Amino acid sequence: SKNRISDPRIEELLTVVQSRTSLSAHSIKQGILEHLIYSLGRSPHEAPKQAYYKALAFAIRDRLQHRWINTVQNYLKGVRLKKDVKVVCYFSAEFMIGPQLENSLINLGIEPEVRKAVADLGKDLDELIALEAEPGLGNGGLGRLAACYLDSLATLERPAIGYGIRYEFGIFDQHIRDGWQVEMTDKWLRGGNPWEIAKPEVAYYVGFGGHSESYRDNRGDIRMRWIPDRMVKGVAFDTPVPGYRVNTCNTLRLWSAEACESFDFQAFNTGDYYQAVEEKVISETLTKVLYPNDEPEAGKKLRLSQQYFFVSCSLQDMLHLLDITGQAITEFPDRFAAQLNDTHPAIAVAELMRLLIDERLLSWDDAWQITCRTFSYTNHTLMPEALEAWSLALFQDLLPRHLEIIYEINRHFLDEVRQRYPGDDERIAKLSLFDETNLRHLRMAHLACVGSHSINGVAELHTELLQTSILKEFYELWPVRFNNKTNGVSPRRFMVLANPDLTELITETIGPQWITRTDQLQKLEAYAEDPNFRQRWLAVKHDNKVRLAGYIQKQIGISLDPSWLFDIQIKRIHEYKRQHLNLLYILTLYCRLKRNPTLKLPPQAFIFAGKAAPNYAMAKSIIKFIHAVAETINHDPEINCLLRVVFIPNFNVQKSQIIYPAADLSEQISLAGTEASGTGNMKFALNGALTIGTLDGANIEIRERVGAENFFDFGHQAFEVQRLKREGYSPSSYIENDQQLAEIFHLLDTGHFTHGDREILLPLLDNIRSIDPYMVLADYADYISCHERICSLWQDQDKWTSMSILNTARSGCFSSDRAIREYCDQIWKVGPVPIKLPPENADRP
Ligand code: B1H
Repeated sequence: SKNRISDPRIEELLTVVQSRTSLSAHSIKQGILEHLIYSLGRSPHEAPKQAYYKALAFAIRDRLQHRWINTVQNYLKGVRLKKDVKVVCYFSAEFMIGPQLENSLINLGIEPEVRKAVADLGKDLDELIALEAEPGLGNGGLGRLAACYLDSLATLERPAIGYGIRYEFGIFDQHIRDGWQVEMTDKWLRGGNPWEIAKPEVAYYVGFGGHSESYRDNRGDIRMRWIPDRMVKGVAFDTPVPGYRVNTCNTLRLWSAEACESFDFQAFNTGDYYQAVEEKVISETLTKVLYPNDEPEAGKKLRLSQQYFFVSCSLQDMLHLLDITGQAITEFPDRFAAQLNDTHPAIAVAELMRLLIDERLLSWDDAWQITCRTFSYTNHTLMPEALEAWSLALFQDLLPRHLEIIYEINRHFLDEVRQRYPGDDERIAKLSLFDETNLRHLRMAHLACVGSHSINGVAELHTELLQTSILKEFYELWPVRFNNKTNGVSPRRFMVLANPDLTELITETIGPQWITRTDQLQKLEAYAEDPNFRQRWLAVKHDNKVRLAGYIQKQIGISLDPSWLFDIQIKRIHEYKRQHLNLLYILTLYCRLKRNPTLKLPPQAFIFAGKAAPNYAMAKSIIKFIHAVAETINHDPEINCLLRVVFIPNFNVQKSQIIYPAADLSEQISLAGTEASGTGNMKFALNGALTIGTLDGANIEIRERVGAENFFDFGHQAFEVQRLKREGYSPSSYIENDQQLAEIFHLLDTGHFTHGDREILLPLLDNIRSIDPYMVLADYADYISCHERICSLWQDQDKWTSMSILNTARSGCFSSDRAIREYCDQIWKVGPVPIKLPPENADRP
């Protein structure tokens, strides 16, 4: 750095650079204008708003760039000097990062300066922010969790790379036609993406298909190698991940598939130009589209190809980073900790083995040691149908060499098991990487367990159930590998960004440290009974409800009174999440009001949002069911003065930021034992909503933290659900024994909510009556009486507000910072690496 400062040529450059690093309003305004002209070729007089958004995004990205470059340089330097720098590599098929502009402003702390700069140009910052197309590169909680974890890693100054797929089409856009979900492609890259930087030279080749063969190496030993019959090139697209008020700026590296020139060339040589073009098209379909299921779809070859593609690129990239820093291959697990976000990247275990054995020529034992020390695995679901398993025929066809390696892993593994449990064939069959019953399948969760030194669930109950059900035999074999890491959410995005008024009130009351030290929210407890504070808290909630009501009025045309109780369920639509249980409560109120129009009832607005997997008929019927009930209730003057029902189409991160802060009541009503954790539950609680919830996933821990008296739990517990199932659950008996339920089902059967159509909801209704796989009817009565308690509490607004304050005050541990600290300390062993900037670039407002 001495050199740099004394070099006049670099000095001169630095002043140029400074015009792009300064955080003053004047410099940012200059930056916007320069980008309008030089990057976008627009006259500032005529440029459309979209161009202003983009120019602003570029100007902000400029102000991240030196932090980003410095961060990466710093890590490389640390690794080179063997300063024990270790990098977290978060492998995930999904990263639901949401809009980037406002998040960058908040983390840099320059929103006021930028607002001024934009206003000086005659534009409104909020309007420009709203123009950003959201990268919807995920389905739901799992993908959003990955994004929150990147945010916390950067904020905690931990070296980290998120590795994933740059889907050209993210999660589909949901439209509603006649109450039904219609899917439209999400062309999020249409207007270009100012946040990513393509790095065409950071590219790796990934093989598919073909066969493996043996050969003699130059020492005369027999080795194996893979001769793929297709190759695809993976190109890196990097997005900056700035931490909150620190200089650390980590990288989200997403791989995009391209045809590989050398292979086109073969086809050219044989004169088959069209074949070559076709190859190109096939290659590029690899990263075209995100699979829109919240659980895997059986046997889709393209899906396995996507998984292998991004994992192979990422591992090759890590090996490359090791090489360029002059490290020995044996250092790999000391330089990188790779987390498998569910089993989607579990093929990484076999791929790292292949790279180490076939390409780096390591011995099996050395390679296996490196592999197990590198990986750790997070499980996100207990649902048996959501456990990934690939048919051997398909797998063999796509990854023949990997299958050989996996057979070998299994042979070593089962030898170890046989030594521990001689003659216990049943146990061996249960542990094997291969499911030998009927069609033979490879169990990806088993591969992930065997190849990892840590296996974790995402909430206490979930981890416990993992250990006693789907991974029981693994737990018995390796109890010390198992641990719990309860999920967390980013307080920057879901409080500071989503709820600025609450942020201001909290900061004014207890200071700003809570934003990175959420345990300090506890200081709010002292104000829970303070009438003045309570008043202000209530006023913030009211304003947030006004904002949401305004949005709903504008987008859907339904008016809501912000003084009503806002009761909200937003999440993927799934039978296990039981949106239809919520509907049964609404229908119960409807029947009661019809019977007795003068019934005393607090006015309530029920708000739903969420997408259904396009091939999940029951979930799509639930959306139709919500709309049918909404239409009937909202148009009935006898009812709509007390009840209204709204479905907000196309739920995404952007919308969630308007919705969470406006909730009075959070619906977390999955059947106990089915929701691994939930993270929306945490976002609601942090924003001061009270929860009505089952004792499922992280609900249990939220209830423990906020206090049972500030949480509304109901329903059967997980062990009771198991017992009910064992003893034979009969849904129809609940209808026979409950007049109210019988009345509701009768109304539904006569088409009362569907313009007389008796068919449209029949499959859903029959499924509940005959099977009710998620025991909606078993929990119905308790759910209703729980809501009754909530209604009477709502009358006491002071009490409600105190409880709301306590929910926020005591939910600090659901910050993703807490979760990431635990992962770093207990699994990854990755410490902070603070990033210092050269003084001339260290501008901060
Ligand atoms: C969760 C998934 C998931 N669990 C397969 N499993 C997917 C599985 O495209 N696929 O194939 C996509 C997603 N997602 C969720 O993870 C859990 O249901 C939530 O309870 C949990 O909070 C979240 C984060 O841990």
